[in-house]
Amino acid sequence: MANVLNTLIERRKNKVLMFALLDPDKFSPDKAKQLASRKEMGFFDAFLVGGSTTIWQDRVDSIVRTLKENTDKPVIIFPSSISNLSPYADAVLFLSLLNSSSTFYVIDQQFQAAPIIRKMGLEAISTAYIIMGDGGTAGYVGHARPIPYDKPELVEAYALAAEYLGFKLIYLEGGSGVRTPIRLEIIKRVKKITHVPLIVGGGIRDWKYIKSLEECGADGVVIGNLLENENEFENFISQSPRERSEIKPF
Ligand code: 1GP
Repeated sequence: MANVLNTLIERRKNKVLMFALLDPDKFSPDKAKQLASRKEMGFFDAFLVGGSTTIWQDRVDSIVRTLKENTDKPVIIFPSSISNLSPYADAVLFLSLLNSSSTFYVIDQQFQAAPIIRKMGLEAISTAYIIMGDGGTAGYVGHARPIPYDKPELVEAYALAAEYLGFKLIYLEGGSGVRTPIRLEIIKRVKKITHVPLIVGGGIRDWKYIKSLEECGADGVVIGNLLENENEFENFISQSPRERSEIKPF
């Protein structure tokens, strides 16, 4: 597959990117196949595979392989540890959790994973991972010091540090399943201070918020929890704006 990051940046010119996040702990390969085969998944630009507590590499492999067999979209690993890598994916978000209090999540795992990623032939997308608000399981597992929503100046400083350190992507995380997603004001401020592409995740459940994120300049949104709940997902699909289905699929 062509360079995944460049392909996504090119697609961003037309619309905010949508990432479907599949947690191998919650998706069987069969369920992943069913989801990937749905025509409504045309809304999404790429799949992310990962979860904060996943440890079974063979499960990650089988989900990635299923997705590769059933879709043309890029499949990108969103790892919580080295055991989440898979040679069958196209790329990996090579994350550094900038506001972790443990070097394990900032650089220690990364130096161990780098040679493996090279051997697997995965494209490594250098990503500054910043956790805010509730932080959810990712915040707990990653020893994060989540940034309060009322301290946007701290996020700005982290975003700027990410730019100066040469990261290719910033991922602002509110935590999977949180009730209050990241405030729009924060997105606006981050986009004002840096041009590093910005993706946002945690508690995103409706089109209105996605549209507002897009208007604030977010480059991508990550949707996980919603895909796991059939009723909620059906409801989401039924409310999709018409122009979404007109976007050329891969
Ligand atoms: C979690 O940001 C992602 O890492 C997605 O969050 O599961 O709440 O969509 P949700």
